[in-house]
Amino acid sequence: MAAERARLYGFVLPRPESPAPMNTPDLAAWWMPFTANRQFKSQPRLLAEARGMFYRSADDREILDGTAGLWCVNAGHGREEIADAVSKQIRTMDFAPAFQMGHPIGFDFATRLAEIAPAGLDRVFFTGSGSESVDTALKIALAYQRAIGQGTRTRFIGRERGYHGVGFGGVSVGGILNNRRVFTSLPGVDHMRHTHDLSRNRFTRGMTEHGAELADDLERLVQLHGAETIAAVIVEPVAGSTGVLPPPKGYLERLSEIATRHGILLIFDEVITGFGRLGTPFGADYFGVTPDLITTAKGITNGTLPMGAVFASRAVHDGLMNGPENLIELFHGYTYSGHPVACAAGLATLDIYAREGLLTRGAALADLWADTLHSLRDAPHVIDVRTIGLVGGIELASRDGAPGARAYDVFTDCFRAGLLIRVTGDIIALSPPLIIEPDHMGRIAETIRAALERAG
Ligand code: PXG
Ligand code: PLP
Repeated sequence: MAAERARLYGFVLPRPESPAPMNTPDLAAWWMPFTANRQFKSQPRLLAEARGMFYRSADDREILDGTAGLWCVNAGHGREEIADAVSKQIRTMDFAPAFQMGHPIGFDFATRLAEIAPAGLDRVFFTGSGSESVDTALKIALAYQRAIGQGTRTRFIGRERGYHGVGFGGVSVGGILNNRRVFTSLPGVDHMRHTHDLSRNRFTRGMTEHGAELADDLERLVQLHGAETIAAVIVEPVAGSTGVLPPPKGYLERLSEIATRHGILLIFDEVITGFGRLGTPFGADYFGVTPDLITTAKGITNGTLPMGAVFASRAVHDGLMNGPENLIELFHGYTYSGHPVACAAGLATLDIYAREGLLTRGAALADLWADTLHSLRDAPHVIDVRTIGLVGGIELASRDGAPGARAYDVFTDCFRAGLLIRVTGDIIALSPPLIIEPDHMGRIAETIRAALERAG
């Protein structure tokens, strides 16, 4: 088996020299995020090491990473260059305040990010995560509207089935019932309908054919609330967390046109679609639509350290650079905004992306990826397959009276068989590291097919 892996994938993970402490952990203290804690702790799945396309589980099995961790490890695991850069930066300067102070590596990183950003979005505000990026973008939108004399614009428009992280801003504009029902929402938020429609779009590659007219929901909300009350509209170019929902052809253009016509800022939440996931540096590049603000995180450091960034247009940035020069222009920022160690990780990540062409590699692989996943259309329980860039969604028919149960069984079965996938409801979401090779794709499809055949 190990020899076979070595032949196929060029390496085998080293064995731990002694049993890792995580082989016998105490699971009580860690209150785990987005986890059924009691169920998980009765049957834990523990990852202990990672290299390239693979994890190694605590019980010493190789697990192919079909999800790039949580959509973040775009250059694959265990990149030595990042480890070296982080270690060097901690030794050089571990932390420095960024409030009324600065450090060269923060400016270097922002400049490098601006160079790969969609044209015009070359002002970069650092955060610590995707959720913080979303909160930051929403606050920038409010501050900008007020700064240009549009202070009545305090409303945000999100979309059903949107995921924008877990801050109060993000859950308010997000469209996931369970993330919202227990928590109070920001006032003055409304939602457009989502674009997922299996009656019209099934087994699609790239954008879906039908549904561009759903962008007119923004026009309807303008008619309902008044444009002068709306600060910004936020969407994921491809909704990720709620099951890989590519936009209909023409939808994002139409949304952009309506937003612009009414003075509403357009925010693309590119926490997932940023950094090469679709085969272009950003989703804005893939779709040819330029928003006013872009939120990012995850792939910005290859997932190695927590970090996020908001990219702002010159117009938005410059709109806030007014008033007396000795006054702070935006009363917002995090202790860890522009953290020097995260910047070092990010710079090393960008070097890898550039050297290995990873921000566009997905474009060359997208057809094969689509062919491979669409080969599952005749597998048991499959009602839809959709692919775009190096993302894939496989939607299953739900078991009667037990939504989500079938996909959860497929998830645990795949994990036992050596493949990490994500499931949401009865949808399998795939987003492998962008270093994926054809053999890995084949193994992903085979493992999922076998699990579906066993799934019942
Ligand atoms: N916006 C989008 C579009 C996201 O996908 C966030 C904001 C929040 O980022 P942070 O870094 O605060 O988690 C995300 C995060 C999943 C999954 O399984 C997706 C995310 C996070 C965890 C799991 O689909 N996306
Ligand atoms: N809570 C307290 C008591 C703090 O002092 C701070 C920051 O100084 C925060 C929250 C915010 O933390 P962060 O800047 O890491 O978001």
